[in-house]
Amino acid sequence: MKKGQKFGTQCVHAGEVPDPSHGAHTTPIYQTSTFVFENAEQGALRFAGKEKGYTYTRLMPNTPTHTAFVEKIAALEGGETGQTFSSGMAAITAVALSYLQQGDHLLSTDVVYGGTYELFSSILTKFGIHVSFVDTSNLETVKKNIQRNTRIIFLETPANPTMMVCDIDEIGAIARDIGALLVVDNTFATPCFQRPLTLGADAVVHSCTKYIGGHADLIGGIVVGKKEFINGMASVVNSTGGTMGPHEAWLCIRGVKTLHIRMEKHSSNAMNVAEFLEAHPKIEWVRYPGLPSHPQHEIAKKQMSGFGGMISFGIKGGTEAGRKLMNSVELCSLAVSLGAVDTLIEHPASMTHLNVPVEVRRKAGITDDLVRISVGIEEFEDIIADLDQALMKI
Ligand code: LCS
Repeated sequence: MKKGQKFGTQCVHAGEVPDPSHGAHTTPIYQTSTFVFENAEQGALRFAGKEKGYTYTRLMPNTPTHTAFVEKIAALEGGETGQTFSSGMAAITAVALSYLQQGDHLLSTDVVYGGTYELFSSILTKFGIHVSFVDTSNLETVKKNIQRNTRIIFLETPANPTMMVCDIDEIGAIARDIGALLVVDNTFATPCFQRPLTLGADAVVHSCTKYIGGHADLIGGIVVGKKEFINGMASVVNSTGGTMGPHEAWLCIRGVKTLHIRMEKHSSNAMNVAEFLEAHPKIEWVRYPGLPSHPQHEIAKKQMSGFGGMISFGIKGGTEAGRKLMNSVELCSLAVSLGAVDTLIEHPASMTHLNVPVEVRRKAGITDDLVRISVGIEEFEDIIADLDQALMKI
């Protein structure tokens, strides 16, 4: 990868070289579970980490297909290397198991994906890890909730599903002050619009299921950061086995080649949809980081170069009206997940965030009337027309 190349060029080229065995232009899918050694000595050296190379697909560095994908995302995020996983949740789990132990404290954004909430609140706590969910959009609140054993600060920004934004740079400084690691879930913004490693984060996690893959056809995850951070996960990665499959790694490579084009379209469409919703008489409120009405619009402008494709909103008439809207859309798909080329609409309180206790949800702003839309890359006039006809039915 040549230094100084622009983001879109890196999306297409980073991490990839023509296949050294036959010159294949695209990275081949190494659909193999194991690798043949030239001799027993070489096998021993590879297992001892004294010779670079592949051994077995569950073990880091997995396969050349994984390596190409990892190098691509590492280049885009400004990291040194990375590790892929079978899902975003497997990625977050591996970070937690690698860097937390009994007695440690994890400070997390209070608005996180429901699966992340469950992992932190119900699973890590079983192993004697202390967890606080705090409003990380408020720096004073972050500082107040630091404990002497805080080992990781975990941010999701923009947060799923309230679109709350927090200041990565400022929280990075707090983390450094206390010797804690800052881990940022960058799934919503993608490196196209936000690069947490350049703002002081130690690691970035993604659900590749979303914008990285981009086409709603795979489940995957990745962690990127410094070599030291990623190598520090080897024991957990190798022994828990949540590795991404080679085919998914290839689909991700293919997805990322158009990330810059897709993200621009997601973002400009979302701005149009957000403005339409904000002006609509049947809409009570809209949260989109690109709108001046967003409570952290200034932070978003400072740390993001675009605002992405996710919007949350509430309809006058609350939950019932929202349900009617979701049952009336025709172009938009009523489905969870996000970051697909097509527009998806869902109800977090009864779907993606159902497992978050209702009082926690309400306190964090995941209200019962909240409808979440992942704006696709169709033409925005058609998305708006669909929402308009559905709103007319309420
Ligand atoms: N991080 C964020 C911000 C997410 O939105 C999700 C999944 C994950 C991590 C976990 O990734 P996965 O294991 O699914 O690859 N979010 C989902 C959502 O909002 N609807 O369905 C899944």
